[in-house]
Amino acid sequence: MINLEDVQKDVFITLLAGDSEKAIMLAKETLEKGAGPTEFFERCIAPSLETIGKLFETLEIFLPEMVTAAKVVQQVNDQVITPAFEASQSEKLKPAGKVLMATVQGDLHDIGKNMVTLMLRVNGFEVTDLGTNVPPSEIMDRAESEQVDIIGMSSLLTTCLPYMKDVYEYLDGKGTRGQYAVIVGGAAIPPDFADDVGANGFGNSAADAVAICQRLMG
Ligand code: B1M
Repeated sequence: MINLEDVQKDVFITLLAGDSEKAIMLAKETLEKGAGPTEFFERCIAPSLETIGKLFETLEIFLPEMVTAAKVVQQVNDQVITPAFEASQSEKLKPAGKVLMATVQGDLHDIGKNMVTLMLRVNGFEVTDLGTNVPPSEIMDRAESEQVDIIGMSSLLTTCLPYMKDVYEYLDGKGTRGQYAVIVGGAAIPPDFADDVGANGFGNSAADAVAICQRLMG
């Protein structure tokens, strides 16, 4: 049985060193030894990035290291994790619902949002991903034109949370709040935020987001 705690330590070192070749190799080896792609992402990649964020906060590392680590994660996702998910989806699933995903205005973080999008897709959801730095008005317009069931918003910056609130206010203003379920996620979100704005769900992880969307559609 592979010890993911040990792998996580190695992943952390390779992300910090910006060693994409080693990170890709580690990811491949870990999956070959039986870990699932979600398990590898949630237990090795996500905690490593969290530690990198803490080191950044305490000024032990600086922006370039954080940028490099994020680029390595992107490569691991593109070359190992996404193909592993795609390979695991052998049969075409029944459409599970339509979801709009966006990282809100002012925020460029997309690693978590992309993982949520990927996992929703492999679970049969049709996802329109608007990317990062998306203004509330665009989220509203696209939800309407795409006739989605669920609006999903991600944010890692506390300064951007007001833009999530704006979406709820626009929905209320237009009288269309009842047409969509709205879920939020991302490291910036404090525990009470989802309840305060009347969200239908708060996802702590990509697996959580899938479970919430399935429950909402069920
Ligand atoms: Co930034 N950054 N960053 N950063 N960054 C954080 C978020 C920070 C916490 C670091 C720190 O200081 N400790 C801090 C925010 C502080 C705050 O607001 N409270 C911060 C800062 C300050 C900044 C800048 C302002 C730095 C600067 O320029 N001085 C700047 C802002 C740029 C901008 O957005 N305008 C900045 C820039 C960057 C990089 C570009 C270098 C890079 C992002 C690259 C990219 O995303 N393409 C980056 C990174 C990598 C981080 C950390 C280290 C890692 C983020 C990450 O990818 N985590 C981060 C530290 C941390 O998070 N503790 C930090 C892994 C990811 C899997 O987790 O996104 O939470 P997460 O997603 C999870 C769950 O939350 C959930 O599922 C995901 C999968 O498990 N989830 C959802 C997410 N969205 C969901 C939606 C759902 C449901 C579940 O439903 C809709």
